[in-house]
Amino acid sequence: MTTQERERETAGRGRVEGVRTVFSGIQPSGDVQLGNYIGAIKGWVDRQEEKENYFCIVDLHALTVPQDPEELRFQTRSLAAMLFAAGLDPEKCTIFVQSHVTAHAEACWLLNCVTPIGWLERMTQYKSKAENQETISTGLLDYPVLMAGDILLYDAHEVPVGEDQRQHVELARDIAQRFNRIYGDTFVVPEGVIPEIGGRVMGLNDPSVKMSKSHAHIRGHAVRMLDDPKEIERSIKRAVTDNGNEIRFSDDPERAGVNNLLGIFKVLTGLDEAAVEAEFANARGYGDLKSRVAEVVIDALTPIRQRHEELMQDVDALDRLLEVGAERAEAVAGPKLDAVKELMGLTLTKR
Ligand code: AQP
Repeated sequence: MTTQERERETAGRGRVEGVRTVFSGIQPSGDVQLGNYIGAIKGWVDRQEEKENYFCIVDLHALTVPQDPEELRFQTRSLAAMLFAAGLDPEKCTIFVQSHVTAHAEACWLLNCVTPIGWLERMTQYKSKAENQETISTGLLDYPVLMAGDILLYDAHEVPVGEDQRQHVELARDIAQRFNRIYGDTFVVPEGVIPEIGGRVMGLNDPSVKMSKSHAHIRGHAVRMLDDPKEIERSIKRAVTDNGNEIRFSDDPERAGVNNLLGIFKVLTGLDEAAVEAEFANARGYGDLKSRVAEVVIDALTPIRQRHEELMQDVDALDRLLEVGAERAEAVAGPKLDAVKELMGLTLTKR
């Protein structure tokens, strides 16, 4: 094998032999809510050891729906502080802002040109987000291709996300396979890693819809990561349940509210289902359940909120961490993009 072939092989297969590469992203599109934490961030923190980790603040994705520029700037920093406050270690993880590494936008264009439009029109998130927009941007339709570029540039093996992003990771797999078929083996085909419980935390005011940043301003919908204990308690005490009194896991849609609260309790305590149900064997109705859930949520979020407040006091330090993250990301994404461009015929001389 020549040096160039070996380089290309390395560019296509992760950087440290035997170490799995993890990539995931989160949009600075509003107040981070408990579902983002339970479905994604907590898992990133818990499994950051022994993997090569890339966590990206996907500001280009946030632009797919209207954003106020000042608010977007603020939310981007605040989200960075949130990721560090939640426990991501900058020594173990590359944390960066998507628009700071231009390879992402370029990869999106290149992958657009191998992605049939019908694949995008089928995406359920596109359909549901498009419903709420007066004008639908091309970016909203293209969102999953940008996401595929994010993942494929790092040859990620694993993409830990909540259930709502499953379809997009599947699409990234389809795009990788199609590209590999056309141009030869180039991209690692990534796998979505979705938590069994907590992959879809539901709205407290309506347990038939997922908890969402963009609905977090609606009273009682979400627990926001920066809510103070009183606010958390209020939201959970107000959570919609049902007319029964049985505190058990269930997939009955009528009991989705109780199931949601039990799922939150399970993930945050680390207990198994039987142990969770045993905890509530002598409870006096849903009031007790709500009090205990509020307690564990407050215990989990208070140190994160306090650390976030400290980090936001030194934005220069925060910006420096993001600069280092972008440099490290660029060092991986840049050469990968170059290899892709060469394969597609965009470089005039071949290496
Ligand atoms: N309710 C949820 N339960 C479990 N996981 C969730 N995630 C989002 N909501 C829940 C996961 O959080 C990660 C980051 O999400 P995102 O910022 O990429 O955007 P999203 O999936 O569209 O999340 P939101 O909060 O609903 O944001 P908006 O309202 O801006 O669209 C992802 O891994 C996601 O699965």
